[in-house]
Amino acid sequence: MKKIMITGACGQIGSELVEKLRKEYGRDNVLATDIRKPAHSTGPFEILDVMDAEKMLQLATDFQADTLMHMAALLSATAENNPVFAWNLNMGGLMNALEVARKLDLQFFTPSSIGAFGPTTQKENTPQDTLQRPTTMYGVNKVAGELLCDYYYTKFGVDTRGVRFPGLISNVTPPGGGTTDYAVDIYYKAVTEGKYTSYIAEGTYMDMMYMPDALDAIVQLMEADADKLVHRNAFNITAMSFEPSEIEASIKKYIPLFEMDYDVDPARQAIADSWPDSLDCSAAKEEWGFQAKYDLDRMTQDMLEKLTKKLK
Ligand code: AKB
Repeated sequence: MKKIMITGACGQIGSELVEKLRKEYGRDNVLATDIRKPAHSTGPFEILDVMDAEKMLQLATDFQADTLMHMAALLSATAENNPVFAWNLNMGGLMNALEVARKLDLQFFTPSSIGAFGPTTQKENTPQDTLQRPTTMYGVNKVAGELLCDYYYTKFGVDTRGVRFPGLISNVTPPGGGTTDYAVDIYYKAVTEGKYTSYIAEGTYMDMMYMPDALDAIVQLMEADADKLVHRNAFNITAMSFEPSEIEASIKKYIPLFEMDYDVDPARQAIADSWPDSLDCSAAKEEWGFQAKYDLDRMTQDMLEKLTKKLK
């Protein structure tokens, strides 16, 4: 049976990943850690600042972890507002986590992002292996992180694995400080107010994915046969690519009176403009069978149903 330790367990991905892994592998086999306590705890939890390398090692040792999933990071818009802190936290935290994985011989997962690409990358059907010259601090961190994970595998044999996530949409824990967050906010506002003002301009395409597909992808990649992995880290994955008026149209199928207008935020728009429109995820499909289940309308239906129950 697996023994998995997770950093950033109260974040957008972490909070749902912990529950998913507890269902798959047993409540007591998943140790959640974060700098703050979760609102409701469903199993083992410890306070951990990922900058505290000693405590991270101690917790993983005491828990007898065989897997470390490092999810703690600052997202793109927040990182752009505080680049030095972002470098220290995103790179320092990752380095500490990789060192724990090396010392204890743990299987390792950390996410990269569509943010690892920049304005000179091919925008449509962005290849798995291509030019990566991001223009944001978050992107610089993600590229460095992808390389660091490859390095820990080739140099030390650590079983590092990872994906490049698109914008993730969920109805459990809201994201904080990302560029793609509009695609989550819009559903909350559709349910509570019937209208939304988008900070991303009409016509701006970005890759997106519903959280259940993202969680399935993590589990599937971690369980994949290592011999079949040509790439190990930073697999392109996506479920859909849309721009704001397409998500508006999808919501209108279920809430016909829903209204949307625009008040573009230049900072987040500049980040979105530097990212791909749509990723090619054929390497993930070929090497470990990645397949998303939710398209835009199916996701919209599920989001609106769940949020209506939760918020009304
Ligand atoms: C962000 O917008 O910063 C994240 C991401 C795409 O990595 N959601």
